[in-house]
Amino acid sequence: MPGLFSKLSSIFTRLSDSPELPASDRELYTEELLSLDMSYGIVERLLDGKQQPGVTAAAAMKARMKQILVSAPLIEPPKCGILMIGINGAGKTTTIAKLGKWYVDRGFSVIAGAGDTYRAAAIEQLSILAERTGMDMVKAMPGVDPASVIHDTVAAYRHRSKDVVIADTAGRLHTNVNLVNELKKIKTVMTKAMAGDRMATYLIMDATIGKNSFQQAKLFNENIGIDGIIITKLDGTAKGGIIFTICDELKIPVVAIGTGESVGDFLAFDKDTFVEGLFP
Ligand SMILES: Nc1nc2c(ncn2[C@@H]2O[C@H](COP(=O)(O)OP(=O)(O)OP(=O)(O)O)[C@@H](O)[C@H]2O)c(=O)[nH]1
Ligand SMILES: [Mg+2]
Repeated sequence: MPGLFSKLSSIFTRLSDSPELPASDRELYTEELLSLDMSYGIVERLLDGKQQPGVTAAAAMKARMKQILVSAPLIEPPKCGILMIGINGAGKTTTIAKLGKWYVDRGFSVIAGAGDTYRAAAIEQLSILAERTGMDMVKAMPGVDPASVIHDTVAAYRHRSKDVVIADTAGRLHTNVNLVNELKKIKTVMTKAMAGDRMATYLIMDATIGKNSFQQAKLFNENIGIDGIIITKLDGTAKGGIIFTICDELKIPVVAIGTGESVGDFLAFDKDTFVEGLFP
């Protein structure tokens, strides 16, 4: 468990042995949890839930946390594809490198597609990251239709017998109808090219932009369909509580978290492991 959850963890450490939460501490706990970006509704549910006789405050808290959190495993190779979507600067391209490394470290071969064809720098960024992490890559000249690049990437995934294909896309606002329609087209083309191989669409969400991101996620989900969320930049908040708020608000599983700028700063997210790690 990275140190960035230490604040969250230190709050729960104090609960361990007491049979229930002392009423006198309730206000303090409420304040502390709110300061970590948990919504008021969640804090209330965590502190006020009914407690079974013989269950310690810590055990009751763990159970309530696991009820709120929603997680799912990352899509499992071989023979699968991932489409990365999100607003500008959320961390899509960086996360492709992290995810690619995660799979490469587990013995799978990965190919990435430079579907952000708006900027030459985006293609260059992915090339450098692909080389660094041992991923293969397909790219085209800037300005080429992104759906055709992703189509060609999936074709290369098949010809070169890769285990995983990951498609990058340009950042876009969820409110820009033309750009959202372009994303729909990319997804349709990729789904067809995958020809029955499993595929997941992951939304990359920047933890530091807080509650603004909920509307964004809802609209992307309605228009494109999201199978999982990767929360980035958790190192930039010191407020791990945002994970609870995101899960509660969206009910879409969190599959991984980003905890820094390096390719290794990445954790697959499992709610049981996460909650157990918060307690001593
Ligand atoms: N601290 C921190 N920085 C991150 C993390 N993930 C990404 N970043 C940084 O966020 C910035 C944007 O990351 P990109 O991967 O380029 O974001 P993007 O979503 O691809 O951006 P566009 O392609 O412009 O839409 C970069 O400076 C990354 O280093 C993270 O988990 N922690
Ligand atoms: Mg990018």
